[in-house]
Amino acid sequence: MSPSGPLFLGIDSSTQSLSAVAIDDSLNIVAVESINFDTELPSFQTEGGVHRGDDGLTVTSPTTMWVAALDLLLSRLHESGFPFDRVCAISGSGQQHGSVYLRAGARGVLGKLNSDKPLRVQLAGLFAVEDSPVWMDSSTSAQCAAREAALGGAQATAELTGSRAYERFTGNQIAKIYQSNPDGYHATERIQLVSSFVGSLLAGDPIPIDAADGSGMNMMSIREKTWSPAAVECTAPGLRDKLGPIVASHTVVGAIHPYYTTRYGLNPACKIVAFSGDNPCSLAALRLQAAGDIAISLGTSDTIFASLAEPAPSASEGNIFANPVDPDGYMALICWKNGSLTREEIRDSAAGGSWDEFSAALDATPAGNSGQIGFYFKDPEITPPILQTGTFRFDANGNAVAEFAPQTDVRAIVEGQFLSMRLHCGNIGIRPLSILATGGASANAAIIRTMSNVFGAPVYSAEVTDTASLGAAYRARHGWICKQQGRFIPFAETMAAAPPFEQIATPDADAHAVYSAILPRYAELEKRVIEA
Ligand code: ADP
Ligand code: XUL
Repeated sequence: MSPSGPLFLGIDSSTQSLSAVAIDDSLNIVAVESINFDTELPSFQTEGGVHRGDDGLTVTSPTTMWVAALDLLLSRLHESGFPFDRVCAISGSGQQHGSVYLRAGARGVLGKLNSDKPLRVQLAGLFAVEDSPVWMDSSTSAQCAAREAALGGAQATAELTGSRAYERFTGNQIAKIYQSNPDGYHATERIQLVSSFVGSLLAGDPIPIDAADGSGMNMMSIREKTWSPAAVECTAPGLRDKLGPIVASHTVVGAIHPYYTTRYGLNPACKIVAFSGDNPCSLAALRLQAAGDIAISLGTSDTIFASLAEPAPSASEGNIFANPVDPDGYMALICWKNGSLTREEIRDSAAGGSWDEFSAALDATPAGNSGQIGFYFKDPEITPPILQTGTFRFDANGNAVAEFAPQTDVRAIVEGQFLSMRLHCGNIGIRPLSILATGGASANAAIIRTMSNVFGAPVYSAEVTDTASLGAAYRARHGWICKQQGRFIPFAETMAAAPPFEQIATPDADAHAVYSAILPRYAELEKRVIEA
């Protein structure tokens, strides 16, 4: 680490751990640290960071565990000699949708933190609800149905808030708390997201929710980036006053509380930049700032992150969030459950269990697979929502067939997955101009070539780890630069020193034309599969 110069800290409160990444002004990572909840805070008795209810649907985390983890994380960095006095700004990331319920008087307690005692001791009693519902909770189907009924249906809810009502989304969780624990609800002065809560601990004052993470609540108008009165009022009475304001994600929302300057040596001038959700922070880490930039992660599941200018929210495809680095922009998050594990199944049945053989089969078959199309649902699919599992194969005339030749099967699964991505991205307004590939299967050149040809876009490789905390550190620096200059500076300008991502595929125009011609047939067959 260089001996001087500003540093920026990103803190990620995820489901299983609290982590930090520090960067210098040249965007180099200079420190990383992480606290695992299960193993390093065993008194909270979590498994994977959570407690699961007997109903199989309720999932919560003890709010105080996050408080204890913050002291532990900072003391760990402090003991390692990390130069906290050089940190100019801190921002953070949190698992999306989780909520924290601060009791009346919380503001006074947070403002008077005493650096002689741990946070956990001083903040006992701060929470009107002790266990925070988190994103894994799926116990609010009744509240989701009520929300969609109140707002005019699933599509109307998506158009207003960016997503149809989802069980994990915070508004539906708040409605459940109001209904099942009215005393706790009425004792609450302020409701925060996991992200804004951790930022509030550092500022010693409840900081606002940012627009990107606020989009995961089913209560924010996705276009106005303000609370939607209708979506707030149908949740619980008296809620508006408990939510506080919404700010753009790059906003400086406070300064570090003296607790941290005395205890850990932070600089009193250190700014707190609004905290945001983990997916928005990952978008920042992957530097997807311009509309048309997308990232495709080929991991256990396949996920697409995209920056977009004009969203077309959909009740059946993905989520639209406010963009965390562009106050006028949006981002989309779409997930396919049938990703790598489903590709592995065809690798095993059609390519002798070898990725090399799988790649050779792809290379030996023509783009468009001579008109043959397959749908492979090893697991119930999220995009499009299909509960029925199974494999559905069609010949060039659209007739269902029981089998394909092994090489045809290999090409059909890969093309089918990317055609599905292109189709469903298009449905919510995503038109990729460049693709950043990440995840295990992005190492496969034949798969990446097919991706490039289906989308007609160049593909770049991104090997970025700890994307949520790194993105938070980038955002801390972005917010700090905007504050210093007294105006909004485009995120891309602040990232100019970052090394470019390496290009790994160039689209072939002829192959791309074949896929453009196939897409309507693919959409038609998908409809048939859903209706079957
Ligand atoms: P996650 O982070 O979601 O757990 P990863 O991004 O690490 O997953 O991806 C793991 C997957 O990568 C494995 O399930 C495997 O199918 C896939 N994978 C690894 N190498 C290859 C390859 N050469 N070709 C295709 N897929 C691969
Ligand atoms: C996104 C979601 C998860 C959480 C936890 O909608 O529920 O990705 O953010 O990572």
